[in-house]
Amino acid sequence: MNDRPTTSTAGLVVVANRLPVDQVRGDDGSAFWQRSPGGLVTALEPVMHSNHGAWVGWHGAADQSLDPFVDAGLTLVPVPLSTADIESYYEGFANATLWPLYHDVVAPPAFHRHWWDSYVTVNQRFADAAAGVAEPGAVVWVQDYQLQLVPAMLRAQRPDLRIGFFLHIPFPPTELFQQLPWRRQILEGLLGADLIGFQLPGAAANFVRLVRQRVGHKTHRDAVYLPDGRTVTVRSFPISIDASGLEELARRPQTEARARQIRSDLGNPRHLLLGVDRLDYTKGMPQRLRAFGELLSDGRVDLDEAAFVQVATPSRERVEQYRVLRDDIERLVGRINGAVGRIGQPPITYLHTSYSRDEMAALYRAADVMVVTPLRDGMNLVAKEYVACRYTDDGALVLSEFAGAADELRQAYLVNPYDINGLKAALLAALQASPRELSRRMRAMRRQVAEHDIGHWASLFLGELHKARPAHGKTTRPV
Ligand code: GDG
Repeated sequence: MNDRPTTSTAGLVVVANRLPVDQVRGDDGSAFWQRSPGGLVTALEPVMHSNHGAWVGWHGAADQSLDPFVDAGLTLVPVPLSTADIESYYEGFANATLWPLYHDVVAPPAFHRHWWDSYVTVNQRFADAAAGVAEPGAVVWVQDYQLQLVPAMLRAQRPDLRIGFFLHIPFPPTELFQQLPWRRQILEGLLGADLIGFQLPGAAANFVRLVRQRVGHKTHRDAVYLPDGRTVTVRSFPISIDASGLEELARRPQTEARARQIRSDLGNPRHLLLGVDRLDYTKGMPQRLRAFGELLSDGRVDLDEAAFVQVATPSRERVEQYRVLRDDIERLVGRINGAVGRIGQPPITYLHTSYSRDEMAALYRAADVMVVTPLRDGMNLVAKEYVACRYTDDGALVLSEFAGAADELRQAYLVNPYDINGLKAALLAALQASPRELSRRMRAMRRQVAEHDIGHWASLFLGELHKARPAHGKTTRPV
């Protein structure tokens, strides 16, 4: 991929913590940019191209400033982060304060004033970069919890812009959000947007209630009325995946051959169970492994018939809570394998690594039961990816009620991951279901995912953003 400097402005600007590219080194030592395969960039690519799109985000290397450049037709605007910024803005405030707080406090959030100061400074840097690249009247779409102050910072400089914000993770109940010492600043930061999107209606309602209680603005259903005459629309837009692209990959003969190979490497078990997650304490990995281990030790599942593959993709490895979690999981896997395994037959194959998209599709094709048990999750794309790959209308999805995806995938085997007996019962039901029952459930889920893919999500959001603020006009408060 080629890069060349650019100075042009853009009609659609996406602002996210990370750019959708990684810098990699070729065999000859030369550096080049490689597109990181994300649903968001795939979905936005057509509309970015037709609107002179630009993407503002960190390029992934600390202490390095880069000029904007064009990669495969997309203008990329790198935002520099120093080692200290990464420690306090990213690993600190974003991932050790906001992430646990927004996920129902499943781990204790840490509050440090210097992390907050860094969050403000870095958000301002992102806002400045976006303000610099957006053409007059442009649409700017800010992504996720790392950048919640950007909408207001951007509006202060560029009142001509239409600003949208989407939160990929849950938005907590008011009782938990109140713990945050900087709660009011966050709410006011978000209210700089014309449209604020959440994964679920409940999160949007939490936000509107907080704004009424904490900031004192008038609200009515999905609208917040600001004293300056602006109206902010707050709604849910459940995110999804590139379902047809993934299904196409799943259908390739190479993918099917690899799936057969995976099963054969595992000794062709009758039931292959699979978990795929970033190694994160919100994902409920210990709960599912414990449930599976107990089914084996109770004798309700036979070791000769079942194998569990858990892919745990390395994540946030410099954050203390993630190091502790990794040790805990590895100890648990070792204990279960030691207690119920046999020579050449460990019940759990644990893989702490990341895989290509091709390998992921093969794993989804190989698995009979996909086990997705987060304690809290904004959406969970893995659940939808599994469904998209099951074009043969088979396979079972065991899914936590606390994943956003449970709102749409009602035909999954829904579980409360805190209830280990309930989890065991759901795993057993999935393992013992008739092909007819599995096909009935899978067909309904596949229809849902095919009709509500990532393209649908992006066009709903952008369509609503155009309605929320007519070009160059102020929305007025209804009488
Ligand atoms: C956040 C929210 C929300 C994982 N390992 C590998 C790999 N992956 C891919 C999966 C999936 C994605 O990463 C993970 O998405 P999830 O939705 O499951 O979870 P988070 O990373 O926590 O995402 C979540 C999401 O944002 C979108 O709004 O759904 O609730 O927490 O696509 O396939 N991909 C490859 N190799 C791996 O090893 N190629």
